[in-house]
Amino acid sequence: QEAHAAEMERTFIAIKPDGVQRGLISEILSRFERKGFKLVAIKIVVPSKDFAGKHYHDLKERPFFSGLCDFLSSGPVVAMVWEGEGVIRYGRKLIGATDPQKSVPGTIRGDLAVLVGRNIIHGSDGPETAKDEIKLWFKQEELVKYTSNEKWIYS
Ligand code: FUP
Repeated sequence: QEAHAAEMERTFIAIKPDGVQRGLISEILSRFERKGFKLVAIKIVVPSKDFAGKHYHDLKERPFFSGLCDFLSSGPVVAMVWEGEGVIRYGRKLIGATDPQKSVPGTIRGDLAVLVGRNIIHGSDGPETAKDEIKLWFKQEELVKYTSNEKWIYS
């Protein structure tokens, strides 16, 4: 019955090349960390365009797909898995709307980005995509199991 005991929800979060180049890694990490979510995997990688296409396969038919894949593969990306109760939905809340012009202040995109094509961060939009994206970006053994301060976060 303890929320943290069994399978805790996980989401895939990535700081895109613009967020990395602008020096926003620690700012973004701290927002998830202070909330009480737990970092279970992290790495910095430059994805290939082909890999970016796999990540954004849902958007293959959109006119901006190729440019989007060029952009994601244009530099280092910080790929992460965050864990916590409701982390998929709430992570999206922390991130804000896709278009930073429509993201409310207080959200990552609202506070730190201006254009949809440079919106600095990605977060899985549901349980199925979270599972798929974690599997695409990480090997099982890269996900770390450890105890942190969850007894002060969950009742
Ligand atoms: P999100 O889940 O908020 O990242 O949004 P989407 O999956 O709809 O879009 C993925 C990425 O495509 C966005 F982060 C930026 C890019 N995009 C555009 O460049 N133009 C658009 O009109 C919509 C999305």
